Amino acid sequence: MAEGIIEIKAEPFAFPAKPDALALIVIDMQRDFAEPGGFGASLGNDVGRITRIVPDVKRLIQGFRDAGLPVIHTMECHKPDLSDLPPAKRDRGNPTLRIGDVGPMGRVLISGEPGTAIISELAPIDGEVVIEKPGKGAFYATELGDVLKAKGISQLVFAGVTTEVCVQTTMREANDRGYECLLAEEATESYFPEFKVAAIAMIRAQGAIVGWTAHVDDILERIAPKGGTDA
Ligand code: TIU
Repeated sequence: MAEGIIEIKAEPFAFPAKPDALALIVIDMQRDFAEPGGFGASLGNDVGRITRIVPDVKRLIQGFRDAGLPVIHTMECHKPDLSDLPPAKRDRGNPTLRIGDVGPMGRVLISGEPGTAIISELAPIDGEVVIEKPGKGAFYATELGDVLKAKGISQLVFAGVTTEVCVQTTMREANDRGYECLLAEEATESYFPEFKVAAIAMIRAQGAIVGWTAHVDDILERIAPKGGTDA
């Protein structure tokens, strides 16, 4: 094993983590995707599936914080004047509430509205970067690439929702930009169980064509600070 590399048990083979270059990206764990009355529910989805992963996302975030590794959060949202919302996105489908409409948690997917916020259990802490993104991918029309470059990050662990939409889109964007990507299986979810299974399979197929996948416990075990507690 090359010096400085820690191998994380993963599929389709061990992920060669470089602790100096590793960050966690938590994608769109927002009330609008996880609570009744938000965007996810307006599309006809069972949002209860999303809240079930909160404990696993929380302990993954805590593990990165404890290891002193960066945690970056994203939020899918738009400017109040909708200038960054293409009509093709606003008009798509037949939701009960469209992006920008006023719902029970304020204007749907609009920056600063209550429903757009990250759910309180997973709230960013001081010093953590929060990227507001108008697209499904977190690199499109955001400062994410510059933030990662400034921090010297070249490897990304992914959590968040939904697996086959914003998570997979961002992993594909990251892969094309030269990042090594690892998806934390229990810390991501879809409204469609079969889509989560399929997304995981297609990400790691063909020798990790988009990235690796791993269990939260296996990631935490390898990034944990060594030898802290015995007196
Ligand atoms: N964050 C994210 O995945 N946005 C979506 O709209 N996902 C759906 O699955 N609808």
